[in-house]
Amino acid sequence: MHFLDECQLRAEAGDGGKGALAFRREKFNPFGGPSGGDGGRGGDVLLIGDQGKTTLGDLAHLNRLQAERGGHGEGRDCNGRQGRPCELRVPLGTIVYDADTDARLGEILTHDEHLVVAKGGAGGKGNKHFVTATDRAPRRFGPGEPGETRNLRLELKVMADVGLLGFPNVGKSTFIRAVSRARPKVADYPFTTLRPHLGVVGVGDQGSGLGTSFVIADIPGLIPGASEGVGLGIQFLKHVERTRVLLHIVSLDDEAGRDPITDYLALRDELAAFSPALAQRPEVVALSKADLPEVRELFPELKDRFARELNKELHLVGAATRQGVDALIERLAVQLFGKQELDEMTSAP
Ligand SMILES: Nc1nc2c(ncn2[C@@H]2O[C@H](COP(=O)(O)OP(=O)(O)OP(=O)(O)O)[C@@H](O)[C@H]2O)c(=O)[nH]1
Ligand SMILES: [Mg+2]
Repeated sequence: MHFLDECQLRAEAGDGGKGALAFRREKFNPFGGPSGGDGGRGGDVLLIGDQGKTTLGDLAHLNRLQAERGGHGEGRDCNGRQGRPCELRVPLGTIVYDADTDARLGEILTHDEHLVVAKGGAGGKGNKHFVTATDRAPRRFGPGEPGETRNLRLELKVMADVGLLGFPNVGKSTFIRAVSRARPKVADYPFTTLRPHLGVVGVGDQGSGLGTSFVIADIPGLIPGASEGVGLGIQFLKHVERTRVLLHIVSLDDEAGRDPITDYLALRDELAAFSPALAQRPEVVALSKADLPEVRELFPELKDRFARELNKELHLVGAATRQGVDALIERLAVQLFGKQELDEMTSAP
């Protein structure tokens, strides 16, 4: 896996507040029982996923994340306030490590996802909790626990490993919805997708911890002339510029007279006009909407033509019914990681 950027931060959660040592002193009850409130919990340090962020670069200057300590308990049974948490918003795909032990603390993959990286200390108990049969007026109280502190190393995975490409309406968003938790809108009109969406695709058995994953980017559809600004233009291609593999989706069920090979070549031209380097990227091509009978019927001939005319393997995929979805993911994963590495990553030693 390649990493784009990395930064180090120190996380200091808040200490718990002290419990209070206090007694009730009322006009008619000058030697009342203990009334010390508890200390408040210290604030946590947490990272929150933000789909609007794309780099760790703007976090580098922070170097310390400090949450508030809990308030001390007070007399009259008043508990201390909870310390305010310290929250840092990070781009999706941020992986968090303990910099001292190299332990992986977690990964932030979805918008608004929270990851606590340093826990606030518990507040100390007030003296009223220490009453016993023999000690009605305890002078003990809890001191409050220290908050966790940790040196963190954040790493951001390349923005996406696989970039989705295709004409409007070919089913790009439906595909990314079928293989990940990304939720771009799907509709029966061109240019439904207006901005890029990222999805994380699991490969292998995720439950057993043996699987791996890659990130796929859905972008708005492209049409001929996109490189001159037709349609939504091609500025979105910059989002797939850093990907390592392209998934080019073609479809059949569009207005009559459209030929997937012509479509395919037209987008290849736009791609080359945008970036010759991107046009060199390894590419997997798939025909979508396999659940439609006419698609299945025409697939063999089309596959043949792709092989003969373009020397390209054409895959068949039906996101709606999941037909061929796993095989296509596997194909992409092999392309990304290599067959042998993938086998090693997804099978028990
Ligand atoms: N029958 C069938 N319809 C599909 C399938 N995948 C997508 N569609 C339909 O095709 C239409 C377009 O799907 P989208 O996923 O929005 O296509 P898109 O490529 O993301 O389109 P843009 O965002 O406009 O570029 C919708 O009406 C989908 O329901 C499929 O596997 N089978
Ligand atoms: Mg779309």
